Amino acid sequence: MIGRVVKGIGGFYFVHDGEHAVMGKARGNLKRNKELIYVGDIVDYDIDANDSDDECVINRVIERRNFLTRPPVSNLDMLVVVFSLRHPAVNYPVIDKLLAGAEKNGIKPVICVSKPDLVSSDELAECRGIYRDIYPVLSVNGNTGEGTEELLEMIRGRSAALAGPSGVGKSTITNHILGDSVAAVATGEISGKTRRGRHTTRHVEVFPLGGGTYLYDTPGFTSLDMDEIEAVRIRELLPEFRELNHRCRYADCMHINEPECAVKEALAAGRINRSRYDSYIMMTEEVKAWQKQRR
Ligand SMILES: Nc1nc2c(ncn2[C@@H]2O[C@H](COP(=O)(O)OP(=O)(O)O)[C@@H](O)[C@H]2O)c(=O)[nH]1
Ligand SMILES: [Mg+2]
Ligand SMILES: [Zn+2]
Repeated sequence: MIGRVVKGIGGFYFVHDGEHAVMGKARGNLKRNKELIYVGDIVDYDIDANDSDDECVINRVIERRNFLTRPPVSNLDMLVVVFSLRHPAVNYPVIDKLLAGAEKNGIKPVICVSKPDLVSSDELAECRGIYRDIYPVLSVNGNTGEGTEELLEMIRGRSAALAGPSGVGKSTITNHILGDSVAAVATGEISGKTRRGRHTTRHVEVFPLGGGTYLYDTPGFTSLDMDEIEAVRIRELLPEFRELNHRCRYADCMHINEPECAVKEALAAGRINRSRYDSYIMMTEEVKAWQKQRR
């Protein structure tokens, strides 16, 4: 049978077949080869009627389009990058690094501005303006749930995770998306209000929302794996740079001090946002520093 690993706890995995989850273990050969099973993996498994503890045994991982290691998850299509402008204040380089990390891993980013009630409509518009032409931009109010429908529409039919700094409202938004009933169906448990009075995330879990939509609930993703990237490749991780990268005088232009640089011209003309450019410079400097350290 084919199913999706939706949870893993201490060597046990929960495999979801589209309707419910069964618990089981990896077959011995997978363990011997130290092959990892990630939450999110599509796996081939058998129902194990003989063993009273395990309901299934996982034979092999059949699909892993991508994977992240902190926290370990696989097969993400979409990363919803959540941040508030105030309480906590936005740190754009942190946000842009998350976006670039998603790009690097082939995951489609979406911007979700939280706590719109704490800022003026001008401030909100200014922020949306930075990303408007680059990524889909949504706003969700965790207090009222306003904007949840739009977010659900955005992730429909995809495997999506919320990412972003702590305190921005990810758990609150997750609560709106899941509701008690969905959470209960997803885990195969009778939930009730007692099980989880308030949503907290201690481990990674995938919630199947039906219709091919999977919401990954994770404790983390404050940054994505950016190791092993060459500084000169970072420019490819900013979509608005892509058409300009090859119009500079030098083919490997880093868009810093080089003459006849299409990106710096676009920056001066206001076609590249200053905040995005500053984040780009920070990312290249960070990567260069890592590489110097390693040598
Ligand atoms: N004013 C305001 N507060 C919110 C909103 N969404 C969430 N919060 C509050 O922000 C705090 C942190 O939220 P939480 O969901 O735990 O953030 P997380 O760390 O990203 O999961 C909580 O006290 C929430 O009640 C919102 O839209 N507006
Ligand atoms: Mg949280
Ligand atoms: Zn350039």
